[in-house]
Amino acid sequence: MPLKNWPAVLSLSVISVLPAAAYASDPADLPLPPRGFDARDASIPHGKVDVSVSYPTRNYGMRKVTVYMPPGYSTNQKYPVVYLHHGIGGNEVSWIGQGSNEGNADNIMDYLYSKQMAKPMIVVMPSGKMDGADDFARFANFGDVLLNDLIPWVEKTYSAATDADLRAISGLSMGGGQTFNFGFPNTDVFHYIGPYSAAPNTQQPSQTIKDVAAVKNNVKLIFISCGSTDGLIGNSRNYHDFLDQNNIDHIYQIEPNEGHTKTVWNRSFYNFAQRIFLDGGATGAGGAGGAGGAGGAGETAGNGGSAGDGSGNGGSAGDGSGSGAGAGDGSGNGGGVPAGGAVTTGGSATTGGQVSSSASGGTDEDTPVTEDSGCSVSVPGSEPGTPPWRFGIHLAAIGALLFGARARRNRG
Ligand code: FER
Repeated sequence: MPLKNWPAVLSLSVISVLPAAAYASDPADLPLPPRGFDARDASIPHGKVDVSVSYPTRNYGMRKVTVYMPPGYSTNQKYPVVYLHHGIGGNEVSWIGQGSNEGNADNIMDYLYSKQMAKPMIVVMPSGKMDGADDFARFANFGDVLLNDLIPWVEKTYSAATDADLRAISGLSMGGGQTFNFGFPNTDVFHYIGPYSAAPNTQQPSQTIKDVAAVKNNVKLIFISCGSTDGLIGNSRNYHDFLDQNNIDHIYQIEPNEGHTKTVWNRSFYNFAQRIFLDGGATGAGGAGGAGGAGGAGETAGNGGSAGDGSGNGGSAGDGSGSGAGAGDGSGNGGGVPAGGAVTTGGSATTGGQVSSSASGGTDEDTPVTEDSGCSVSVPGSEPGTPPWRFGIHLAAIGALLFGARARRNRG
């Protein structure tokens, strides 16, 4: 996240600042998503999915792509677009839980909208493997197709924004490699870059990042994730180190005790999707509301701050007035992400580190609830509505002040 977004953070409070500084170069340690975040839920609105539609390419004939449109999709509005790539055995349906079944982007977007946690966006899931001598070539050859065939087709076929501020690239494994390889050399095209569990097709950072200043100036979010036990983690760590060495802000999220798994990919997309396109822009969508402040420490939870107003103003800080010696539950409530309204930069939000023994950490399906689901981070710039479990307590924020270097010990 470039420094240009920091004034908004600095304007909040000193508590807002330190966790942001702490995460810049350390594993982010994001909390687990709530149970069911990636499952089909009949009780919430669903986006519309165009499954396996064909588009023309100049060199490879007709190719397949799956396109998710958010609930309420309307041609009266231009939507940001995330291009989301599959792994080595995948195709255009892998991210909607079919075929090689590598992720559930459709369910995750439905979930995020049901909680007002993401900007309305189009998710484009292409078959990202063209013709070529081997898999490296097949996945590499998609770069030219993406830039010169698919993006133009998407932007004339769907109600898609055409501004790089409103374009993201992401993907898993071989698609994570593509995300690095196509994203960094094209920061005039993609302003959000989210590779998960990147595979050996990943080029060296010195190859893809020739212009450090361009990355700093253009890219609004770099989100790198990997399972801690994934044998491919070196590809991700390599970029993490390079970005650190060049003072390029990014989120480095390591999923504990996970290998090269769908669990990592679903969590990663959940985390990435709620952090992109928050600056508004030409979409006509409202700015993200600021998150409420953290609740206070103590046996009585402090009061959470107010929700952001949806026009770029963050919520107020919580009052932190819990009483008693025990740790409170940190129950500040996040602001909403209203549809419509003025387009401005969203308010800032910060979540303190989580130290409460009664933390209401959510979980996904295959992971038991743990009491210590990790500390949360501050994301400079605007923040979508945020569930209570993402808020630490004031005690924790003070802890972050005192022990900001904690995560550094876990580095690597
Ligand atoms: C390899 C290990 C993993 C490799 C590719 C992968 C081509 C890709 C995995 C995936 O996309 O899931 O050595 O070499």
